[in-house]
Amino acid sequence: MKQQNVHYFPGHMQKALREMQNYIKTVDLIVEICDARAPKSSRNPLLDELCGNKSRLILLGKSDCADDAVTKKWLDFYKEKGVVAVAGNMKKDRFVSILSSVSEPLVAPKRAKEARFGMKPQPIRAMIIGIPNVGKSTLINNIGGKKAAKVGNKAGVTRAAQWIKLNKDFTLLDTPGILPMNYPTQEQAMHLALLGSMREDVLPTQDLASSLLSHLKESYPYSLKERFGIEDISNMNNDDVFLEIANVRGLLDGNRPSMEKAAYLLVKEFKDGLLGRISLEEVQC
Ligand SMILES: Nc1nc2c(ncn2[C@@H]2O[C@H](COP(=O)(O)OP(=O)(O)OP(=O)(O)O)[C@@H](O)[C@H]2O)c(=O)[nH]1
Ligand SMILES: [Mg+2]
Repeated sequence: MKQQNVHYFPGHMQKALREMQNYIKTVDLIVEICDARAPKSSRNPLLDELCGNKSRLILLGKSDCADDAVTKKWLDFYKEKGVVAVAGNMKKDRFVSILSSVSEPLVAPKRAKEARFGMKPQPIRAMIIGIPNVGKSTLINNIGGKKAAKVGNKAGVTRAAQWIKLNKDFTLLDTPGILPMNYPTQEQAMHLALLGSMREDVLPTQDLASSLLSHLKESYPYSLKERFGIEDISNMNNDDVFLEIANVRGLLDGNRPSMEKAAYLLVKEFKDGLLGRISLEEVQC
């Protein structure tokens, strides 16, 4: 695979980052969402820095697409570091109660202050942050029980920060996804593209598909059985796998099987979580 430096930081992210700096002072809690399939690459050091000492909860979203055993190790890792973290499926799990109970210790100082002034508990003002496409708007809709925020499986759906008053417990600030300004490794850029957090044309699909395939061969050799009928890919070369996918799905270039279309389809099915529960990153000690 060709080594290349990826620099992708659209102007609206720069603006969003500046806005966030102001909002941070006014919120009680920050909910940082990352993707459970790649909890390291999908956390942005820029946001980490920005949050400083503010109470923070890390949410490993799309856990229904990740390998359960790996996600559990990530949760243990955070617990050991004293970081409050939870994993879940923002489309299905009941985040109203999950968020209320998990955030309780984090908002204890706010509650204590209200009690001191004889005030009723006020809704928690939480800012939802993360890189693009991790499910920030989906979480807000989940908690509100309605389609308050726009959602879509591509990077950059939310373009501006928006307060959404949901219920008596929470007022949430939806924010646009912000990518890191640069990537320490090519692998991180690949992972972000595979999660759909980067625009599709930033990295060549063929490179993405090859990188994904190498990972599948090593860690999930049977993952293409259900969707494409390919039993075990551990000893196959990439071209043969693409050829097989093209044949099974009838993907043609003229009258020849199209490796390019097969590569695109493989990446798309991964992004959509159709290949089963696959994690891209293990905890490294
Ligand atoms: N399987 C699965 N899909 C999810 C989950 N959460 C969100 N999605 C899907 O992921 C895609 C992105 O969700 P959004 O809520 O728009 O993500 P976002 O973080 O607001 O994205 P931007 O506004 O672009 O930064 C949508 O297709 C959602 O349906 C989850 O927990 N599991
Ligand atoms: Mg959004």
